[in-house]
Amino acid sequence: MPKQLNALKMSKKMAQAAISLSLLTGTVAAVLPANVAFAETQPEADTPLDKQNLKPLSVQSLEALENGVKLNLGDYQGFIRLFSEDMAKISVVKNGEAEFISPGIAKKDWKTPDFKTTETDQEYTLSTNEITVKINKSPFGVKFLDKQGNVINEDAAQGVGYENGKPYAFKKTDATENFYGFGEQSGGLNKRGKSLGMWNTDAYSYNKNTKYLYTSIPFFIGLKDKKAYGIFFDNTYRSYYEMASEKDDYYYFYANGGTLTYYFINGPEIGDVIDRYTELTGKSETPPMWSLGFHQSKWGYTPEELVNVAKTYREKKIPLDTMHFDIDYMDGYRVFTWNDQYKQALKTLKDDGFHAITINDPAVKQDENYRMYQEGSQNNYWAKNPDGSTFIGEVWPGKSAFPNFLKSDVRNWWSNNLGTLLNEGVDGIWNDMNEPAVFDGPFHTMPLDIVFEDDNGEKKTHEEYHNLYGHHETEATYNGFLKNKPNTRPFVLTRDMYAGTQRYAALWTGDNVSNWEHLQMSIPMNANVGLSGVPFVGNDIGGFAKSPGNVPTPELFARWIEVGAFLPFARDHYDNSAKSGLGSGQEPWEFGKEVEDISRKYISMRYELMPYLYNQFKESAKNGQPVQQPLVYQFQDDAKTYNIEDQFMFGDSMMLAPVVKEGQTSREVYLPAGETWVDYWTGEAYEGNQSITVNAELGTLPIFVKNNSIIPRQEVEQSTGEKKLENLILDTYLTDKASYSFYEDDAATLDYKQGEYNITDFHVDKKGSSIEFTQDKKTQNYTSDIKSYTLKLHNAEEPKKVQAADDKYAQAGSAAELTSLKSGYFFDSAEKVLYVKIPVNENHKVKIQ
Ligand code: MIG
Repeated sequence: MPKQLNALKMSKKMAQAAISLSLLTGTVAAVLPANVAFAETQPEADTPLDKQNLKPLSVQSLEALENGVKLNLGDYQGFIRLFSEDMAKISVVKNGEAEFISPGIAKKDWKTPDFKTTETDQEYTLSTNEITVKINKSPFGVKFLDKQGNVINEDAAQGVGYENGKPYAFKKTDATENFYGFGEQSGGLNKRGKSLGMWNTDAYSYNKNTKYLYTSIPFFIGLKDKKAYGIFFDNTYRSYYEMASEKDDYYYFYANGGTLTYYFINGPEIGDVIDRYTELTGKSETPPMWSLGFHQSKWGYTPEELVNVAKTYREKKIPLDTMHFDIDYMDGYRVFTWNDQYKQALKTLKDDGFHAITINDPAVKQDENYRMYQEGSQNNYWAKNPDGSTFIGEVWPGKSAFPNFLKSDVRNWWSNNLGTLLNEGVDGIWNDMNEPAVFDGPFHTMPLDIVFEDDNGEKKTHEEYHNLYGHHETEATYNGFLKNKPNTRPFVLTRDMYAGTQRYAALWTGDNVSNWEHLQMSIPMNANVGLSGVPFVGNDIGGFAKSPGNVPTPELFARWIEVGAFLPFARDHYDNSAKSGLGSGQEPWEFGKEVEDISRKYISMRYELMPYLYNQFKESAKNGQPVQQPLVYQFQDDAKTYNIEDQFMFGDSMMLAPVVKEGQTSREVYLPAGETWVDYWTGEAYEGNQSITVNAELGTLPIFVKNNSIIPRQEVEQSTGEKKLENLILDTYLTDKASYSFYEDDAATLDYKQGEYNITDFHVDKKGSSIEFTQDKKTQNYTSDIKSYTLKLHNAEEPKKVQAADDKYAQAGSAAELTSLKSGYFFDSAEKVLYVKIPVNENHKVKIQ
């Protein structure tokens, strides 16, 4: 019977199976009739808490601990531990059961802060300099207060505990509280009123209402009365978040199993919360600079296409660093093998100066003649059925076994095998399908009772381990770099994360769709991923999958590249088979000259901003801050930012207000309060706390720069490292004073961990009618190529003279002439821009009068 007819009669479960099957043959679009909603793969139905069956706990006795208190709660015991002045860990476990620490936790040893305790009949109190934790004895409940005595967060009447094995916590809220974070979620920015779930899911062609996506980060931020706190529910089971979705005055979270373990982190700044959260779960690493360049990918490139597409980027002078090799490069989808033609393409690309990333899947083909399968079987490396036999599931290679990444031996094996890719010249690894996706498994994954044994012989079920599978595979992948290329910075891209996976990898948001909804959704989605400790995030630019009738139109692609050029991770990637027959590819030149020019303009701009972007990533590595930030991140005092999801901060100083709606040629832009904003294109300055309407024809991305900021830039190059950075441009927007702490290292190796880096602080200060530039070389352990700075002052006036001590700087006749001078200045009166060229070893302050 033809599949088309069948599909109309299919049950949901059957439809999922059909999708799985059609995915195998790469014919999804073909088998589904246009009038059937494009099916997604979602897990089985949610398991709500039985609210009639909640049993409040009460404290029967307690015992002081060196860093907190232990509570006797009858059948349960509670531990409340202070890990820092502003962070407490709350655990409620069965009597005799150990407190839980997931592999998401990076830092286990905390220095106990100074704290005081008090006790009354009703309450036990722990107080640090920053927070007070009040423990109500009967019923048991906790309340967190800041040092001014404001209640920041408090258990609700329903309390905390276990319902039929499901750990839960209810919290009070009110209508003024908003919620952010939760890792990778569809829908909008502010999660107040939403029901969210976490279960890593291969959500092919998801949409804004899809509940389960690929990655689970059970961390969120509450923002109330302009003060932020964070809660990290460290539970790897499928978990649920009802964020005032039922009533305005409470929210709750719970999981299908595991323990009630959460960390409370006080802000009050959102940035403080993320900093502490990423101290707990690990900071992202400083990426190699090439990975911040532009990436091109397609599922279905032939070896010739890989080489030719890269060449075309060069011919068309559109900057590009990296080509991605999707699953076809392998020999019959056997991981860690090569098809020779692709190996040749790799060599050609590397010789031409490109970087290359290969995809990798967890499933190992069940093939007795295949080394990986032999080794894995001999060493007992596979996930098991409950009866002890190897679990076999269908994925790309056909019937496959799945590595048990819970075991360190398996992870080491995987790390070692990465040599087969890395030693051929591959620069980065792209981990796909690590939910793990299983085409013929129930709900597109393994059955819940599949068994994973750990190093101590303890067994965990798939139900418990599922959300960690990708985390451990990604850890092994990261370590594969350290083993095979010891002094090269790893680059791993993954589809699946748990809390903490940011220590190892960047995230892309899976199989999005070429439609406007996805372009719109990408902004709040990335913002929430960023607030969840993962700065390195991106979406397939242009959309991966085709939904019926939707391939990117030239307009959609142009708008997408306007946003895409500023994504932390910037890759154009698409599914060839779903789009075949539609006439064209999805490279920037496939949409006509106008779109090609727009692509060149914005991708070039990304490369000009590379010093700024790289420094933002350095900040993330230090304090966890996102690179792509929702406005609320920097402007939590301005309530008008709380729901803005079509604007974002690209780093500290640049606000982008892209057009994400079809047919629009102008848009309203909100300028947050407390700053003055300069239109990047016109130089016009606007006070914050207002909305303005700006022109945004196709090809114009509205950008506003925060006044009093310095943005380090360079000349455009066709790939990172094409040219030495000899002249650093300091784009400066000034009314009184601006400063920037500029970090530089070799951008490729791990030598920076040995201290080989430079930090130079720049200050540009208005003093009366003159402006002074100073530099402070704070750390100098890296041999930089920088020979000069070009201070580029916007909205400037023509100076009478520019001078450093006795040295009068020469006035150049043009910007071009200035480049040939050792020092000097040029005033562009039409643009009102002053250029001052300053030698890198200028020891005196440079005075502009
Ligand atoms: O079942 O490797 O999300 O980026 O191109 C599909 C083929 C498998 C899904 C990934 C997508 C990738 C594709 N993969």
